[in-house]
Amino acid sequence: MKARVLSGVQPSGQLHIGNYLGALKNWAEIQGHYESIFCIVDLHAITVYQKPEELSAKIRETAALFIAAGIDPDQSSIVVQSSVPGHAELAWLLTCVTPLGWLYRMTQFKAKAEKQETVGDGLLQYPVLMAADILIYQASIVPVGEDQSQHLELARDIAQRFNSLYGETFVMPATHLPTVGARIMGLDDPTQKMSKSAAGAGHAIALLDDAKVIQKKIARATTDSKPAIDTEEMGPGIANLLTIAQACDSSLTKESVAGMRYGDFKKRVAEAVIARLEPIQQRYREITADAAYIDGVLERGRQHVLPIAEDTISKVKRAMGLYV
Ligand code: ATP
Ligand code: LTN
Repeated sequence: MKARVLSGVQPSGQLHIGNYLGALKNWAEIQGHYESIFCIVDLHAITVYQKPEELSAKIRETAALFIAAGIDPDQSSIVVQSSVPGHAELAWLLTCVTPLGWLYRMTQFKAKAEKQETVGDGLLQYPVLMAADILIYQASIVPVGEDQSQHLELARDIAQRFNSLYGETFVMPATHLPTVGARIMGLDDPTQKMSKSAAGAGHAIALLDDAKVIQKKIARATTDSKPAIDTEEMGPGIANLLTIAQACDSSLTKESVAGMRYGDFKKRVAEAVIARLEPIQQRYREITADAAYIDGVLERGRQHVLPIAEDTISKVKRAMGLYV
C-alpha cells in the first residue's frame, strides 16, 4: 500500500504565491508517489468570522485553484473538510487528551488572538482540529509551508499521548517542507510572512492577479537603498524576491542576477511570476466555466475518503472504551 499524504488550505481570503510555492506546487509534484488527500479546511476558516455567502463561493474557488495549480482529481482526493463528519468528531476526542498549556503556547494562536476583540474557543482548538485532519487518514507525510511546523509538532505530540494512553492507534506524521519557497515574505514588509489575512494592496501576489497588477506590486516591493544586487549582502526584500523568482524559474540563480540593477531585476522577477501563473489562470477559467464539474470532483473526493475516516473513528472509539 502507498503511504498517505494529507494537507489543507483554508478557503479564506485570496490564495497567494506563498500558498502556491509553499504548498500547492509541492503537492502537485508529490501526488503521484503517494495516496494523496488535499482538504479545503472550511472548519478552520470559521475560527475567525467569515461572511457565509463569501465562504461558500471561496470553497469552490479554492477547489478550482487546487486543480488549476496541478492537483489532478484522478490521482488525488480533493475534499471539503466539513463534508466528512469524522474530522470534527475526532477533534473532540483529541481535545480530551490535549493539555491546555500546549495550545496556549502556539505562536499562531497568540498572533491571531491579538487581532480579535473576542477570542473564540475555536481559535485555541485550531491545531487540535488540524491534528484530527491528519490522524483521521493515518497520513505519514504532511506537505506544508514552514509556518505550520509548530502545528505539526503538536499533532505528533497529541498522537503520541493518545497512543501511550490508549495503545498504538495513530501513525506518526512527518513534516514535508519545499526546498525553495517554504516561507515567502510579504512584498510590503519582508520581515512578515506573506499571508491571506494581512491587509494592504501591495502585500501579496494573488494567484489570480493579472500581469499588470503583478508588475506593479513587484515594482513597488520594499527593498533597500542599494542600487544593484550585491550577492554577498542581500537585504531581506531582495532575498525574498529572488526566492520567489527562483521557485518560479529555476534558471534564476543568485549568480545569474549578481550586479543586476534593482529595476531590471524586478522586471525579471515579474516575468518569471507571470509566466508561472499564466497557465494556472487559464486553466482556472476553463474549470470554472463548468459549475457542476467542481461539485462532482468534491463529491468523488468525499466518497473516496469517508470509509477511511469511519474506520479510524471506530478504532479510536473502541480504544477509548466508547460505545461503538
Ligand atoms: P491566513 O493568513 O488566513 O492564516 P495563510 O496565507 O497562512 O492564511 P493557509 O491557508 O493558512 O494560508 O495556508 C495554506 C498553506 O500555505 C499551508 O501549507 C501554509 O504553510 C502555506 N503558506 C501560507 N503562507 C505561506 C508563505 N508565506 N510561504 C510559504 N508557504 C505558505
Ligand atoms: N492550518 C493549516 C491548514 C490545515 C492543514 C491541515 C495543513 C488545516 N488542516 C492538515 C496540513 C494538514 C494552515 O495552513 N494554516
